[in-house]
Amino acid sequence: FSGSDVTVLFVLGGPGAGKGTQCARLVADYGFKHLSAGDLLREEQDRPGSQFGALIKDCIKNGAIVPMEVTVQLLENAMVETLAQNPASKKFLIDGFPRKMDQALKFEEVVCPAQLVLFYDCPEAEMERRLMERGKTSGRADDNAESIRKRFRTFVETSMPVVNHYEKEGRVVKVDATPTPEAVYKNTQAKLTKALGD
Ligand code: UP5
Ligand code: MG
Repeated sequence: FSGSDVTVLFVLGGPGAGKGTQCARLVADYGFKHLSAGDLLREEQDRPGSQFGALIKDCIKNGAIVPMEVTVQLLENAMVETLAQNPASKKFLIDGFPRKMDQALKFEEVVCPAQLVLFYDCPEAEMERRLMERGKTSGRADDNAESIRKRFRTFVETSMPVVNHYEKEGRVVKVDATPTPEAVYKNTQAKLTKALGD
């Protein structure tokens, strides 16, 4: 597909900020197609015969970032597949990506530039509370105290520079992710409408 045919919004924020929760609502109301980089990596990890399974598993457990070639390829494949199934679905929410500068530059070079970046801002203590709570039932290998600490560290050291890069370019729409999901969503709608002008 051609990058000029599609619209991409990156959805960023720390671990547990509520990216997935907000994306689900945006999908329901605006017909976005939601692609979570983390979900795609977990699927690839579990795919029989995947040559990246062990690598992905190790990275996720340690809150480390999987080499960008793997993630960019999974995202591109998912976009191609989505468009093949439904050529009209041209608006993508890319959730939890890019989380390292090299990924950001690569994706925008080989796929397409993001129209804007939705950034969910949440204090660590609140994100930790959410993830520990979810960990009771999620079965996610990284919803435990040690992995969460590592994920936070990667977020601050490696992923915030990506947000700051887009902030300097004036492409970031920042939303306070601390209130209830409903309140966060109302704020998201208001700010998106303003930024996208529709
Ligand atoms: N919740 C949500 N909103 C709430 C609110 N407003 N108030 C109270 N509770 C709220 O929400 C998390 C939990 O909080 C849920 O229980 C929810 O009900 C509640 P969720 O919407 O799932 O938050 P999200 O930001 O999506 O959290 P997630 O855990 O998915 O974030 P991560 O960024 O850590 O996870 P992701 O799946 O994106 O990545 C996992 C790993 O994959 C990374 O650590 C990394 O190792 C790897 N990865 C890469 O290597 N490269 C990539 O490009 C992407 C991922
Ligand atoms: Mg998520």
